[in-house]
Amino acid sequence: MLRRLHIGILGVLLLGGWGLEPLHADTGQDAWLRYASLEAAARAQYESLPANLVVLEDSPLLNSAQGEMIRGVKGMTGKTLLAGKSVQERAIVLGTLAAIHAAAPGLALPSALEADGFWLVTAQVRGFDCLIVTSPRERGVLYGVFALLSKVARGDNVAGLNEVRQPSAALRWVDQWDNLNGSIERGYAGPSIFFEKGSVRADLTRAGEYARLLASIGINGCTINNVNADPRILDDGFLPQLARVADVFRVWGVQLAVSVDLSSPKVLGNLDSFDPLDPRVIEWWRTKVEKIYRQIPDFGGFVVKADSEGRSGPSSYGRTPADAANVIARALKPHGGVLFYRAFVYDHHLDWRNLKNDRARAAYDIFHPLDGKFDDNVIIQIKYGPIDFQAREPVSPLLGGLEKTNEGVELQITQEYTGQQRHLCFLPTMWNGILDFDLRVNGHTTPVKDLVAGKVFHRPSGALVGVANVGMDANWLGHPLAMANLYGFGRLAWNPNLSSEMIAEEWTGLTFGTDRVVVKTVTAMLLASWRTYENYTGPLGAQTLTDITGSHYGPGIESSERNGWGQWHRADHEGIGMDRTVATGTSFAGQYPPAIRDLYDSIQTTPDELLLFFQHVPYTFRLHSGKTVIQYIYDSHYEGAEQAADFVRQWKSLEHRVPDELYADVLVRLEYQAGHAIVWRDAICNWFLRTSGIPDAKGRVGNHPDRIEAEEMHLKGYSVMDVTPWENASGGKGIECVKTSACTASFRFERAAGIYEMNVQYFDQNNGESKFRIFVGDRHVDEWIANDHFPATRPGGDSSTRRRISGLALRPGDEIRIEGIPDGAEHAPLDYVELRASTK
Ligand code: GCW
Repeated sequence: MLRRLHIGILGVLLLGGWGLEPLHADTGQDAWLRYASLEAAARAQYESLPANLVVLEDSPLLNSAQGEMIRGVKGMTGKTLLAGKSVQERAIVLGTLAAIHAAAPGLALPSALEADGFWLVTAQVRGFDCLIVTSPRERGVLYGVFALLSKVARGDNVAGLNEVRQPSAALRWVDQWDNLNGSIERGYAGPSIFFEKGSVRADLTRAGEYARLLASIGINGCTINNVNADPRILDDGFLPQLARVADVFRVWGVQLAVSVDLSSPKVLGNLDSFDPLDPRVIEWWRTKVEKIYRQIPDFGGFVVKADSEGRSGPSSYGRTPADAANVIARALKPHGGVLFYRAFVYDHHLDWRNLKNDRARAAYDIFHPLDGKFDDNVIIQIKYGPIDFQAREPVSPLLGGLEKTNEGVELQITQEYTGQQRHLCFLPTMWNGILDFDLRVNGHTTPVKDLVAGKVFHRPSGALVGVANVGMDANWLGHPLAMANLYGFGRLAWNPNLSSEMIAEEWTGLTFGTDRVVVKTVTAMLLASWRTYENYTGPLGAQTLTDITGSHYGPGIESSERNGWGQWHRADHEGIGMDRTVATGTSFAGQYPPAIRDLYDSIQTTPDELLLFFQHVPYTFRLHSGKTVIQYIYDSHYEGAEQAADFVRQWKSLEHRVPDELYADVLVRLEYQAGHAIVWRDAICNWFLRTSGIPDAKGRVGNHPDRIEAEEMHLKGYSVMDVTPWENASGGKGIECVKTSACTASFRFERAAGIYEMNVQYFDQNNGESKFRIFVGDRHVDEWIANDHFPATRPGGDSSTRRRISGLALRPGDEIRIEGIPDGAEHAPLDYVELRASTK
């Protein structure tokens, strides 16, 4: 309490130092659209903004644009714009090109502006100096308004503007993997904002707010249900519910789309078949689509996942993905709808004993031969890598394998394999690498960003799709800093030439304000975070060494092996990596255009960061850096854990510079991440040490002088348990309190007297809320309840977490005692205690 008060006073003093903006409670709901009041200096430069707002046409979209403009300017400058319909004096003028032309016939309009693009320009209208926001379409006007407000929020100069902005790809969509029961597959931020108990939510306020956020970054379509689609989404009775979602989307220019199950004609339509070429099936899709458009005239289209991970598909009838896609696409065509057909099609019952088998080959093997067979309103939606959203994969060769077919790239905003929004992992850094990657198709410069925009082969459509999975949590994605990924996706979908640095800076400025220290610190953290995550999880392109068959969260090194899922790294006692070369491996490398094939085919030229994706090498193999593979594994994991700890230090420097609650929320997460990075580090290092038999040249792996293993403590009631897999607990063991209502584990402190930091490593499952109490002698020093929500029902790498007790005064001979009170199926499980002399 005293400490709190002290911080409070200090906070007020500090506040005075850098501006008067109150550090109000911020739930994160407004994300990057806070429109927080500008500091006096910044505000001064917008004094000259016109006081009038003229919206030349009347429509729901332009009403949104108008409302947003007023809201933004009011929030940031305190002024309320006066709205009008015609220019009578200086004004901000919003309207389509046609309306602007009518109002200012003398103004030369940019000729090349298309669809969603917009023009921000200072020009005269009826003799008055105006700031014009215009576009061929109303939606573009709205985008222009958001762009203008973003400039003001970040303190950019808006005098004398003349800026044309054009999106790179026409289709910039997000997919939500929401189920009709309200849960979200791979969602980490609460239940669905769209569905509840089998229906569309009665209250769609959040869905509308989401659409506004999406519009602000130029996203123009949203698929609201899981690609593992429930056929009921197309039930006639469900369509009016979908129409309600479309209504809240429409005013923000976001088109509604849904994922559909290919067997719908049979399951829902009572046909005895869903063979795409059966005339009754064709007719079923036609009439269904017609019914949808009758209720939702601006419906966007469908997404299809078929013949994948147990989903039904055209293969049941010996038909191809093109047969299936075209039938549905033809139903959509007259209404202007599109069909996204996912290339994530593979056999998950592969024989792992056959070294020639390779899941990475699947998308190209299946879709490349069909190039040219898809209708023009079909887009093949291709995950960025050949496997599945791993922290590091090469670019999918299929992105360079379609010349006569529309394609889009699928990125994952939700951090399924990158820390599930408990870890900080800023993905635009990775996405830059993917979008910029030059596939050298036909020997030309063909970066992925141009291929997916349809520019290389002059396709009618191109797309960037991001799997978002926001939920009902006030701040949308759980981790407050995770919203940088949604923001970054939208910005890159619009302009893939933006650097992750620019995006990080923009987002931080919009979210936290213009305090240079905050922008600099958060930007640096964001930019380091993906590499950091990769460092303490999976090395050298071996993929994330996570629990592949389960949570996709904590370490699970062998979970990928000896099963049919095909995410093999093939590590054994001699070496590691998948041989995907043409000469001796699976030939996956041969799917790339020659220049890239040659790069990955040779062990000499494969970049270190992807070495183990393409080559099987002994642990003693030397990387280009000169390090052996095994030493790299050790070093990168230690570095990664150290970097994660550093995030905590960096964030702490922002206390009182960001709102208190947000500060505290992020701090807790970063501290957890730093602890979990150690769990990852140790699991991987210990596993490779045991498997390879090669020690760490720096002597760190397996040596933890500060640790006291729980199983070596003096136990009362507690019993020793084996943790599986063994590498997910220190020493492979922990202790649990099974038979009684309370247990203790104690040990004697025998080191020098001083102030120590004690970390208690325990397991927090989601099937109980155990209680822990810590005593030093008779002194009660801490207690807590293990009530976090990790994806785990038993002790292991997913549930392993730590409690830090700082400033602990200890003397030799002190007895340190941990009391565990089990609850439900969680038996107050403990792994170890670590004691470190405090540096202060
Ligand atoms: O990565 C896997 C996920 C599945 C997902 C699938 C897909 C929706 O683990 O949860 O299913 O990819 O992309 O279809």
